[in-house]
Amino acid sequence: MKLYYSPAYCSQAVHIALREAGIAADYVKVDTVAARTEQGADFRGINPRGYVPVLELDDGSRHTEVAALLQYVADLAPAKALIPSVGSRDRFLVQQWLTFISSELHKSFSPWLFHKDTADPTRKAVKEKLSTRLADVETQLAGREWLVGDRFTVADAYAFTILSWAPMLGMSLAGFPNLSAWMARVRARPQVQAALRAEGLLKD
Ligand SMILES: N[C@@H](CCC(=O)N[C@@H](CS)C(=O)NCC(=O)O)C(=O)O
Repeated sequence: MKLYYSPAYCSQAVHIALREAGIAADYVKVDTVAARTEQGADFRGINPRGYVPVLELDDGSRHTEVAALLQYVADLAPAKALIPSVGSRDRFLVQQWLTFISSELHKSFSPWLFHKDTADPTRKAVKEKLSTRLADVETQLAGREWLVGDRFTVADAYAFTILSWAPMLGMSLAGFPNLSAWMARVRARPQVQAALRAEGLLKD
């Protein structure tokens, strides 16, 4: 299996999931702006949509969309319980979270807050909308260690990856104590540390 990724991009969620699942993979770094892999291959030839993550299976097929990739990876390692079993209520909850993270968080942050030409009023409106979403996550995390059930799932991996962008974009999480404590809990996991280190995001 091969993951095409860019450091700190949404591909990090799949990177974390692969490591948490104990699945060995090759990691290919991509410069999405230049549309080149680190080895100089034309990334548009790999994903005509131009974005990461791309998960290449051993049969050579290539697949995209974080929420789908996370479910696929989690299902490959049932013993790790990164996603509850098919048909369970908790599975339904994880799917709700993945959809919420994808549509309400991921695609508000990216590309609008990363794009240097986004007009200030748009930037302000996006941040205000995101703040209401963060407040919602804060409420949902009250008294909980993880987003669903009593263990880490791929929903935590995805939300952690996306919400790590907030401070970079001038949105402090300090006013969200449950969220901040949960972020620290996810960050402290050995496989999350390994993924961050491999992406060059930890200095030690
Ligand atoms: N719909 C895709 C979006 C993936 C996406 O937004 N990737 C971003 C990084 S977080 C990217 O590679 N952007 C570069 C580009 O679109 O050119 C998914 O959910 O996986």
